[in-house]
Amino acid sequence: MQKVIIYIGILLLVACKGQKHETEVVPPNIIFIMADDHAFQAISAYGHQLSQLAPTPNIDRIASNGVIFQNSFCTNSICGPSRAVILTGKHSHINGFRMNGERFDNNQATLPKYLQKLDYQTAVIGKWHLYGQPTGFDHWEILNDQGNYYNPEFIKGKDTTIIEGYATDIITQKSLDWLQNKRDGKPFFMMVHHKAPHRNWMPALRHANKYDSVTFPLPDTYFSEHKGQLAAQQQQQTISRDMYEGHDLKMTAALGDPALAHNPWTTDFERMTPEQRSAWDDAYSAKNDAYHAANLSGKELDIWKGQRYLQDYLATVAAVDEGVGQILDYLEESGLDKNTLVVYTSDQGFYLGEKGWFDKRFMYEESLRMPLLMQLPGVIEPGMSVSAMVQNLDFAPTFLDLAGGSQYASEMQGESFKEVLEGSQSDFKAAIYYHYYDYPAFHMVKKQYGVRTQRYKLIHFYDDIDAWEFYDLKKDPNELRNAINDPQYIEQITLMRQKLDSLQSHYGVTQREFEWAPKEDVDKAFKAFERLRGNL
Ligand code: SGN
Ligand code: CA
Repeated sequence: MQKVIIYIGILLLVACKGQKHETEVVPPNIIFIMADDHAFQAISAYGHQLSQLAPTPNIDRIASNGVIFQNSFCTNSICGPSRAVILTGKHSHINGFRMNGERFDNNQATLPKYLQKLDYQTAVIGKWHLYGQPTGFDHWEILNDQGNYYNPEFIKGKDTTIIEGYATDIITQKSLDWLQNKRDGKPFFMMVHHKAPHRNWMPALRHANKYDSVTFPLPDTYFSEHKGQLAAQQQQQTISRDMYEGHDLKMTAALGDPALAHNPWTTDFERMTPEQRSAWDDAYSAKNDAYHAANLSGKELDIWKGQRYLQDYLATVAAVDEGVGQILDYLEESGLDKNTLVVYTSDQGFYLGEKGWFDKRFMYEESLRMPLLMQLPGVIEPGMSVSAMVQNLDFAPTFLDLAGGSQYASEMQGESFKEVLEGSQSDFKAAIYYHYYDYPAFHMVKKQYGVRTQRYKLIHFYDDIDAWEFYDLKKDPNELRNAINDPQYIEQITLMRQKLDSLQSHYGVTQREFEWAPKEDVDKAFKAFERLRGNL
């Protein structure tokens, strides 16, 4: 009798285990929402002073339902390259897309292709920016090139169509439509790629006055002189100097007249319908007239420009946040949320006035760091905050691991951080590798590569300069004091150089990656940008 009871017990145990196993292997759906140039400083879950005045309650929901990463970094802080890294799980020099304007080799193995092998239905909606048509997606509708905020062109198959409306809302609607009407019941992977809050930061009409009465705190480093930072001294992404007054800051040329000041790319405004344009002018005329009446100059004007930039940037974020809310609401109403990994991130970080800048590209913190929030009930404990260092390079291996396809990640250079998500691992990478190549190009940020650990950062700027920088992030979180020649750090700097060497050999970095731009190209680029600024 006892034997029989034991036998039944074992049978029950095996049956329970089998059941548990079954629930574990149901592959989760994956919704990957990526904004373009969304700084972590502008997501209230990150607690930055700025975002408290322009909260993002819906994006924050993902953090409360799941995890927020404090140290998520890109490998190359620029749009196309970051997207190529996310798709391939390989560094730029391996996947071949080192800078914007290159062509992504669509024949290579990518995350969506592997997910298709795992019987996922795949879709991408919104910004693509890898040139050529997406492969590995059962459904795709992409913005033409960078895309426009108003009445953007969408490419679908062989057709390019202008869709009337506001890009963020259209992308949200198309994503919801796919979720609600176009799925076939398989597990799915959907990439929702917003254009916002990319330059030239045009808010939706309903948000055009949202932050008019808010004074945002400008960073302490807004008037930085970049002492000991040669590459920083030579960039062209300073708000007060390099933004185009009409196109970027929506300033008018004269009091009482809606005609824009310097606007070298007219298409962003000319494409608006007369109704949109007149609502726009109504929204901006009073604040532009107030600016003219104030007759500002010098530092006061620089501060005014910083304010206008932040007001517009954060107003474009508002529509993204609403869209995230609609997607989360639908998931909850339909019950899909229970087995859907929702990811929110941006293709890189962005400057919101730190060091006086906009844009990205540098290996300094604001552009290196990507916001990263994820929810997946049953796997990710709600309310987790993780300080382990992860990279966009690791996204594909992690998603494949969660989908039960870790074998496909063996060729990738990233690693799965599934155990970090499950809370069973608190450390991940001891050091991360970075390499930016896009010079000469917009904003004239020098080529650079480097290594970052939890505490230190070493960067080498090269091409037409040869400058090393070292930062102790604990003592100098704003990276204002280049300590490369500080004797107290000799040992640390040596260690960081060794780490850099070993990461470069680990990732197969070769001489080819350090090609210099011919001097004529640099001179030509300088002239082109001067002309665009209206200085030539
Ligand atoms: C455009 C922007 C630049 C920006 C690049 C790259 N100018 O050229 O400011 O750095 O894109 O951005 S714009 O006024 O035409 O928008 S990225 O996100 O695509 O990498
Ligand atoms: Ca971008």
